[in-house]
Amino acid sequence: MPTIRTVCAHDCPDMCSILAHVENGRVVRIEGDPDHPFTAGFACGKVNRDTDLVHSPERLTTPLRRSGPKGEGRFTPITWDAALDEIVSNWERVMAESGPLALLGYAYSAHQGQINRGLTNGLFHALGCSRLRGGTVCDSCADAAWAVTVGDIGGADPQSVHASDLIVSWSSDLHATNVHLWAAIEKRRAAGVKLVVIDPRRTRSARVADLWLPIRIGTDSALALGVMHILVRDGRLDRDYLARHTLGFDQVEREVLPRFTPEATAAITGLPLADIETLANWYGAAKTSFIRIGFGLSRFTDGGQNLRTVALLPGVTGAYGRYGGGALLATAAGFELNYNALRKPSGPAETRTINHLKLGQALRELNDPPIRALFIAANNPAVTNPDTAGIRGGLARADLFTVVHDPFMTETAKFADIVLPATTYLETDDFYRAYGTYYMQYGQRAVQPQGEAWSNHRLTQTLAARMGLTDPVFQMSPPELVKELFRDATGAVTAFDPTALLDGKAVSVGPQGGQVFRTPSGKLEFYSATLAKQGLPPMPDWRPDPAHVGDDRLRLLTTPGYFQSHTAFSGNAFLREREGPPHAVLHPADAASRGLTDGQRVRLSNERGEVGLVLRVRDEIQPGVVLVPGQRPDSETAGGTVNMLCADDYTDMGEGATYQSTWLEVSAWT
Ligand SMILES: Nc1nc2c(c(=O)[nH]1)N[C@H]1C(S)=C(S)[C@@H](COP(=O)(O)OP(=O)(O)OC[C@H]3O[C@@H](n4cnc5c(=O)[nH]c(N)nc54)[C@H](O)[C@@H]3O)O[C@H]1N2
Ligand SMILES: Nc1nc2c(c(=O)[nH]1)N[C@H]1C(S)=C(S)[C@@H](COP(=O)(O)OP(=O)(O)OC[C@H]3O[C@@H](n4cnc5c(=O)[nH]c(N)nc54)[C@H](O)[C@@H]3O)O[C@H]1N2
Ligand code: SF4
Ligand SMILES: [Mo]
Repeated sequence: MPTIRTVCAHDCPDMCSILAHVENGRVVRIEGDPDHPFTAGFACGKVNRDTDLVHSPERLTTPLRRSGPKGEGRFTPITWDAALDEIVSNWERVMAESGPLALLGYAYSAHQGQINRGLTNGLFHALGCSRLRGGTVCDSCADAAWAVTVGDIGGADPQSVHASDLIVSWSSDLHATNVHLWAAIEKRRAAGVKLVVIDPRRTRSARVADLWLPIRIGTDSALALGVMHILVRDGRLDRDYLARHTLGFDQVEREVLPRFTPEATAAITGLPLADIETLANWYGAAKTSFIRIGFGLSRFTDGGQNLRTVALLPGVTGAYGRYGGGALLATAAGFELNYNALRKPSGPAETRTINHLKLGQALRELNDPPIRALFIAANNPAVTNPDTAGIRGGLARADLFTVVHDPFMTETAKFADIVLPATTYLETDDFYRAYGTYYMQYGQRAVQPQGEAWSNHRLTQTLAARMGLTDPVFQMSPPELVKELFRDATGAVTAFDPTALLDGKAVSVGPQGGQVFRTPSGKLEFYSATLAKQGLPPMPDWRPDPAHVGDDRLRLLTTPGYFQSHTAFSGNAFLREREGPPHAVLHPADAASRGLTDGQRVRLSNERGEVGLVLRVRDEIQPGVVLVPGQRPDSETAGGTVNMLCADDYTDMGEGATYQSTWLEVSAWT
């Protein structure tokens, strides 16, 4: 029975090295690579079942042509040749009539490989099409806030927690989204190191933490400032570190911190005074405190300000200066590969850019030229984007020619003219770099493509040839493309020979010392002139969410599913069942005041739309919020999907998503 060492390509910070056991051309078992220090011999509960994803009876097996109205999901099988002919003739027609800007094409993050994601985007770059500004549905706000504060550079190495003396999980559901960091933290806890969880939800990690702070959504900046206030009050700052490595703390100390007394902080955050004091006390006593910052706290109007303020805290105690201390948002910036070789092989430097969040608006409203042809790979925006109804309205346009490439028939694919069967990562070769660890690794396919599925790599190169593109990358094999990624690369990755990496062993570029800052001043910026120039508050602060209409409706709390990741695993019947029916959670007091009981179907509604879910009544959240884990497709809910309730408004920084600036009501489903 052959065993293939490869890499998990799902959108997940851990980027595990995995061993796929293969029998008669089928993946029969997956295990975490015992030789990989961070994977440490186990895969998560989702990927342990990826045999059921690869060999799911729900996989698409052939190209399809639509035979019913858009959105209904009626299709007829066609050959690859017929599908490609139809795509190319439509693209050529649209480009001849309206120019290349009338075509929008992209691959998003469901395949984390640099080749299967990057090269597909390179195809549309080379064609000079409208470009997607991806990532705004996910991390663009958090990344922008980190960049103005710490710089365009990775955070602390998750493996450095072996040297941490306090661990704070701040808006990160470790058991769901970062389970290998959890394993490393457990080891540290066995040595007596304390864990604090700051999360509106009593997550699985919160249940077993030494301290859980059930913070109100979007008030983390106030908590961080309240902690700084106490550190100043108690003289527990590192003035020497502040003077040498940070900018503007004196002004924050004078003008901002006096307002964030423990009492004021408690009133804003909804946290008990004593717990705020305990956090400040533990944080002040620690030398190598490690904060894992998740994206959750950035998903509302002032998300950038909220995240940035938390990222400033380790500067106050000097934890940033010590290995094991500091903060980790992401590590991707630590790999300075030549991404452009694949993503921008040729094509104009500038074209029209479309923000991922505004896809619906772009399809409905853009002119000069309108978007007339759309290609989507590895993304299910009809479920995972906000303004879902608007997206579907755009996708339903009769004059729009849409192609969707996916292993499964998604809600988005139901609107396509042509649907193409995609491979899963276990059927592809690719090169990976993590966004939550400092490992990079080459992964080879474990099995041949199932049915008539094609990888993004193969589809991209075939389309490029048919469209007459001659850039060499559109003819290269995966090993050749890896070399391109390393040509003209800079920084830590240059220590490695790409040819040697093809053996599939993971290597780390993890920093060994304290945090380096890559801001304009070269310091941690408490005061940011960049933000001032953008008309944003240059110093950390807190204000009530301006999107709040001031009524007493419930606020949406959106969290990852434990056995789902957006919709990437919804083609796996076992995991659908394991996750349970799509549900919403209310605090017992909120359920009682609405006459609602556990297990009944409820309607979540606001001015934007409605969704039907099963109600769970639990005290894992505070009154005033409604928790909806994951984004489940309409085919699984009583009706609709949660993002129908969310607007496509931007965050303060990075033009990101504001899912949690959503207020709604819950009533019985009739
Ligand atoms: N199982 C699973 N794994 C996943 C995913 C998934 O959906 N499911 N998604 C993948 C992707 S694409 C990504 S980007 C990452 C995301 O990974 P993370 O960044 O860890 O996850 P988030 O979805 O941002 O939310 C994490 C936590 O933030 C909390 N939270 C929400 N609002 C606030 C707030 O205002 N303050 C505080 N302190 N906490 C808040 C939520 O309750 C939740 O527990 O995970 C990846 N891994
Ligand atoms: N309400 C709310 N909405 C959210 C979030 C939230 O916290 N709350 N989180 C947001 C975040 S962080 C993200 S990243 C987005 C994720 O949103 P999406 O990018 O839409 O993620 P998925 O639902 O996983 O859809 C990815 C699709 O890619 C397909 N796929 C998998 N592998 C391949 C491949 O190799 N090739 C091709 N062609 N297709 C493949 C899968 O079958 C799936 O249909 O959702 C965002 N939406
Ligand atoms: S923890 Fe993340 S990277 Fe590891 S197997 Fe699961 S989804 Fe893949
Ligand atoms: Mo994401």
